[in-house]
Amino acid sequence: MADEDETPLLGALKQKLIAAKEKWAREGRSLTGRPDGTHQRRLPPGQRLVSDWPVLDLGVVPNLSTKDWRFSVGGLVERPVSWNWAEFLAQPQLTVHCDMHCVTTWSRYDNDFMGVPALHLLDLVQPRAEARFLMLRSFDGYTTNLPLADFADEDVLLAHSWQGEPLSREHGGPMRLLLPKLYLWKSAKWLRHITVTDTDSPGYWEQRGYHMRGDPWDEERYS
Ligand SMILES: Nc1nc2c(c(=O)[nH]1)N[C@H]1C(S)=C(S)[C@@H](COP(=O)(O)O)O[C@H]1N2
Ligand SMILES: [Mo]
Repeated sequence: MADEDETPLLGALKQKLIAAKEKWAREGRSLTGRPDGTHQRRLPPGQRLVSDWPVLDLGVVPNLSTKDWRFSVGGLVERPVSWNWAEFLAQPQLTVHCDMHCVTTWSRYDNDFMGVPALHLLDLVQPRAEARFLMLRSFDGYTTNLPLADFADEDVLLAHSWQGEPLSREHGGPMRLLLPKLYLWKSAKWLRHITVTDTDSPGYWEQRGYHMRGDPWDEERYS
């Protein structure tokens, strides 16, 4: 899980992937210049449909047993929460049927995710009046930032299942965020902690040229 466990080859491959993605951000790779803010078409601009579900990560796939798993929310909230697995599963559950869109240009239609609604979580923690943004932190060290307004929507889940089965490890099991209206890099896998803030700071890919918001319909790929 930690960086020092990496073989030199894995480390080199990872650096290569990061360098490639940084280059795409500099070059504006995959931008069509034809945003589709009114959602006329189902496929966002510059995307292509796939039927499999590709795996994208930093080369680190945490092996989390639900026994050791913890999730917490802090920062600008009235009531911070910290859940173990049983407490998480005891929350209200919702199924969301959605398409997902990755900035590397694949989109996958008709996914059924199940999990705890973000709106329920917000109801519990009660963000303070000055709260505007979230920073998500994952068990692999990944971070990503989000506007609170995008998180606070009916189709946003702390997801533990996909197509009726527990989320696989590769796809973020036991729990990941699902935020289908933004590019999938915002949907942190192996989610560990959410900090509610009043200022927007860039996460892992945002520090490397990716957009602070990431709306696929407006082609918000890069900053
Ligand atoms: N913790 C964590 N979450 C992550 C990532 C990651 O490396 N670590 N990669 C992001 C990126 S770039 C994408 S495109 C999606 C990919 O999700 P998938 O592998 O389930 O397709 O996860 C996002 N969430
Ligand atoms: Mo991605």
